[in-house]
Amino acid sequence: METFIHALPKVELHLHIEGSLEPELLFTLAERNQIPLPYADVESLRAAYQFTNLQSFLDIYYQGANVLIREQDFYDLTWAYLQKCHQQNVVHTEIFFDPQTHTDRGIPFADVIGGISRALADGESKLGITSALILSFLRHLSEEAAFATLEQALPYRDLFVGIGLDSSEKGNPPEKFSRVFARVRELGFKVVAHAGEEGPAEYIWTALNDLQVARIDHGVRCVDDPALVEHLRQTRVPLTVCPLSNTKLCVFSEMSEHNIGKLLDQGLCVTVNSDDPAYFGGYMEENYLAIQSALDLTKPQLAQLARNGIEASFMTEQRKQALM
Ligand code: ES4
Ligand code: ZN
Repeated sequence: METFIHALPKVELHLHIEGSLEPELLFTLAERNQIPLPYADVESLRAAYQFTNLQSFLDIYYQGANVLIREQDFYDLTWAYLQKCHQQNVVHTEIFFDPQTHTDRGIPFADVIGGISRALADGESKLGITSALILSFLRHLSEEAAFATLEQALPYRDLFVGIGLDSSEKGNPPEKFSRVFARVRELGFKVVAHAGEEGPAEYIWTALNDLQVARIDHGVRCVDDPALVEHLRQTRVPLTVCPLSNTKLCVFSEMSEHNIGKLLDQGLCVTVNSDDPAYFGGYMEENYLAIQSALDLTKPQLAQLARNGIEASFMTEQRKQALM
């Protein structure tokens, strides 16, 4: 199974680049930038990665991002992730970044997107990994702040293909951002949104209807609404599911309770992704392996999950065909 999973050409569609910051690089950057850390060493930092829900994770994730200061830091972060992709036969990746996490600390937008994009260009030329960048608005902040972030991003519009919505879900429904996403669509960007991770199935409906998303990030709570499951089956609007994330954040109590296998068998376009691999204990292969063993997935099921990732991506039809 390990060999089979390794050999599958994998596409990642749900990865927060800030969530790929491994404790070792975090310490290196803290030292380089003279940022004091409330942890003595890598081991005690890793030991703090015990989460009870989404917010308990986000608090530590935003704290970790404070060591990212220079353009080179964003390059190093992204390059380390791309090397993991290379080791795991991930051939294409669509990456989220959270500009507000950095610009609100006084880091220039240009340095954030510049460092990430420079690494992605090297990923393609040196490792043959294609990629796309998705800017994500923080939903716990205001609509006004999202509009301001969009304005700041427009001079760099050629460097990203889409805009998403992440951070604390409950109490921050997609429709809080209806107007800014109407503008985002007018500008020609792809739209995605986290919905139905911790929040209700209703948030998946409003992401679809009010934001007109091309994909739902997570979406696993769709099972609470049979009409929604049927809609997702018929339209094949993809769900970018993140199994290790869901168990680490207690969305499912254990992997054997995860619904990705059932949703796959019902004909939904579910995909496998790593979300925040440095915090949740694994990259793409670890996610595939975890669901395979817990849910006893077969090779045809695993191959279908990988094909769904290709189908759900923003690659050209020509490239999709070449990978299928
Ligand atoms: C996230 Cl797992 C998750 N959910 C929502 N927002 C996020 N940002 C980074 N990881
Ligand atoms: Zn996510």
